[in-house]
Amino acid sequence: MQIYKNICRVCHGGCGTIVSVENNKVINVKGDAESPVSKGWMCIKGLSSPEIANHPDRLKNPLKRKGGRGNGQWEVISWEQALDEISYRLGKIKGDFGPETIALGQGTGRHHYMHVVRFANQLGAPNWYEPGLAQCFIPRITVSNLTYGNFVVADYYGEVNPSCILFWGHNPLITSADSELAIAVHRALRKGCRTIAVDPRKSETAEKCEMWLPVRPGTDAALALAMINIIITRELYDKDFVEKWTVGFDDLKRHVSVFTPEWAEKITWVKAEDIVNAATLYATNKPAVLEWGVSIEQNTNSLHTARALAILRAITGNIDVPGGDILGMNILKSYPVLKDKLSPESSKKRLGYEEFKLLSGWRAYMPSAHIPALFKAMCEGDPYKIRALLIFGNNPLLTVSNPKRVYEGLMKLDLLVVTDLFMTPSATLADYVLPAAFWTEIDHLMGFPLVAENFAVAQAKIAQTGECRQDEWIMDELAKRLDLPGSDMTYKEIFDYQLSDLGITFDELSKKGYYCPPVKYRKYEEKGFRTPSRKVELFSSVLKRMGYDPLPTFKEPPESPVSNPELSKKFPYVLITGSRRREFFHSEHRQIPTLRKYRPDPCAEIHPSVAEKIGLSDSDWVIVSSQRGEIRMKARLTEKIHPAVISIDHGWWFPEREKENFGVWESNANLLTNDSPPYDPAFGSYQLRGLLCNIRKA
Ligand SMILES: Nc1nc2c(c(=O)[nH]1)N[C@H]1C(S)=C(S)[C@@H](COP(=O)(O)OP(=O)(O)OC[C@H]3O[C@@H](n4cnc5c(=O)[nH]c(N)nc54)[C@H](O)[C@@H]3O)O[C@H]1N2
Ligand SMILES: Nc1nc2c(c(=O)[nH]1)N[C@H]1C(S)=C(S)[C@@H](COP(=O)(O)OP(=O)(O)OC[C@H]3O[C@@H](n4cnc5c(=O)[nH]c(N)nc54)[C@H](O)[C@@H]3O)O[C@H]1N2
Ligand code: SF4
Ligand SMILES: [Mo]
Repeated sequence: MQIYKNICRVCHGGCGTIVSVENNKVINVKGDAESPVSKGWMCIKGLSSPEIANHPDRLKNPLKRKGGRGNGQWEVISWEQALDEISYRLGKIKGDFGPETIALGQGTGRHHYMHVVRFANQLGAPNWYEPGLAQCFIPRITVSNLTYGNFVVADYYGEVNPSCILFWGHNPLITSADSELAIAVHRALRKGCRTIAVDPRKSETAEKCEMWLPVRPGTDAALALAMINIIITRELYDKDFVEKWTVGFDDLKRHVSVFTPEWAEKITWVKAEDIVNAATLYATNKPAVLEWGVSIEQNTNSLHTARALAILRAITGNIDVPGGDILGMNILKSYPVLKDKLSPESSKKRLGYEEFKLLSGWRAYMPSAHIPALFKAMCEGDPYKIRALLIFGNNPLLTVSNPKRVYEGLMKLDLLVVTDLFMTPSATLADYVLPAAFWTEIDHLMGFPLVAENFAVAQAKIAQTGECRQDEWIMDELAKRLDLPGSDMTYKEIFDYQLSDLGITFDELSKKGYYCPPVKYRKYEEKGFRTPSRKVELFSSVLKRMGYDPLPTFKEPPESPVSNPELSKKFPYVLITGSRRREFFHSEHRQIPTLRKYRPDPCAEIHPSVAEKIGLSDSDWVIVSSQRGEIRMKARLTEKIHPAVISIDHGWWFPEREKENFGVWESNANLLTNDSPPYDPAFGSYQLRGLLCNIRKA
């Protein structure tokens, strides 16, 4: 038996692990006490890694469809045959119809994320997507760049503990989301700090907070604007920092003067008095961290919601201070995505290019296709037909809004290739299904936290399952066969290139595990912020030039009790979807007994007062409906939710029901969500939270 240090990647990852391996098989995984971030801790998903890695349903060989699309019959083929055939068909489609007709799909924050972007550029293909992006992370990253020139993360790993944490639409004690491992948040809370949670549910994190503001879903911008109003009118802002390091403060002050707590109370359901108290608590306990979650992006006002929160951080002087929200150090060289290989003509054909400038246009942080436009093009050939889709770890029938449309689109493709760990509902529709490697089976370099890259962690392949291959290898093999530019550089050479400033090679780092330079604070004092004015842009000149509001505003969600009073008679509750569960990562892990046993069924969280009204008991099956469809869920009665809000799990399918299409149409939250316009004007975000719904006994 061999013992290795490694890094867990069951979620966005980062926990240090000690892995026992026998005959290429993972036997045991436990936390590595020497990890500077997780310090020995792991969550239940990570600890279940051996069960995931060795699960009998793991895909082990490349498969080729036999008979009609989606009929479930497969032929086992060799890698040579799979790669030769796929590359031949890709080359033909590219030659006959143009590279824009080949799309790439991938999942959230995987090890191969940037490699997919690189491969798309190598192909000259402008249309790649990931189901998050406009609905996850891109607004937060882009707004950070626009406002203070870099992404910020909570300083949980330094000497100074935050004095206050404001959790906004975020439940990191469960999600360990993008930087803030649950254990780091636990440690900060244990050391003692003031706490506020803005969340329609009293989540596991909100429960630990002294203030809980159960906001009406989708109205966060109004709440944030009222907090800015209080902080400015009561002069609770950091005057020194604002004067020296920001532009547009006077404009902001004028702009927010009408956004009083009384104004916000009517919109957000949060009492004016609570808004004042929360604003005061956040502004007067320093250093403070503002932990923003994905909820602020799953609505059609994602740009301004994120902007208002970024401004709260800035005017309170909490940026890049010990124990506050620190700017990323980006110690790794950026991934060579070969942007120059994508021609300007090809870029302009990207779906969404003209309309959603910060998602798909030239100014976007990481330009990608607008998902509703992509599936429309697949279904209707408008403005051109998407003919091929290569998916690396995404289950769009579950994680993209409007799965009926996704299904229609996938069925119409000339070529669908899905690479995954398991056969998923989406993979059943493919021409080729390729077996992906699990995190113990890959070589990988990761900057931690994601995007900020203050540390570098590396992992070497230590196990092997069947014929599984890591996604990067598959892309590289296809690139070689298609003779694409850059195909002479392997992914391991890329890791060495990324590390070259640090004087350490990938092989050396993967033996050590971690590279953690001391954190530098107040980096802006040297050269200013990386914005056009070199200061924090409260008033964004860039947004103004692009035709977007330079100061944040509130817009009522297009589907809400206020926008649609008639519809809300039929659908009287506000629906939120996809609050994360400790045991699952999105649509994954339903086949893992240790994880499934805690949550055997898809659940809807309902306030007891609603249950009483419609005669429901706990654990009854219910039908949750929106104007777009109906699904079946199990009722979980709880006081820990605003009485007008219903929260449903997302990502549900039933791996045990292979013969019935895995029950993909039964409890799929995205049958209820909305992929129709209007979208956020800058990012094209669609509404996954804050919609109208109804509920009845099944
Ligand atoms: N209604 C609703 N929908 C949502 C959300 C919501 O809150 N509500 N959240 C959205 C958000 S924020 C996101 S980020 C997306 C996530 O959406 P996805 O990324 O699509 O979600 P997953 O189910 O985690 O991953 C898809 C597949 O990747 C496979 N996989 C895991 N690791 C690997 C690997 O290394 N290689 C390969 N090839 N495959 C792998 C898994 O087996 C799984 O089948 O969902 C979005 N959808
Ligand atoms: N275990 C587990 N961990 C995960 C994931 C997973 O699937 N499982 N997914 C990963 C991914 S891709 C992401 S994006 C992150 C997400 O990580 P988080 O942002 O922490 O997670 P969520 O649980 O999606 O949402 C947080 C809270 O927002 C609340 N909420 C819903 N609508 C609104 C709203 O309109 N306003 C406000 N203020 N709050 C609202 C919900 O009640 C929920 O408690 O988690 C990552 N980590
Ligand atoms: S939080 Fe859990 S799943 Fe994520 S890296 Fe840590 S142990 Fe793995
Ligand atoms: Mo996400």
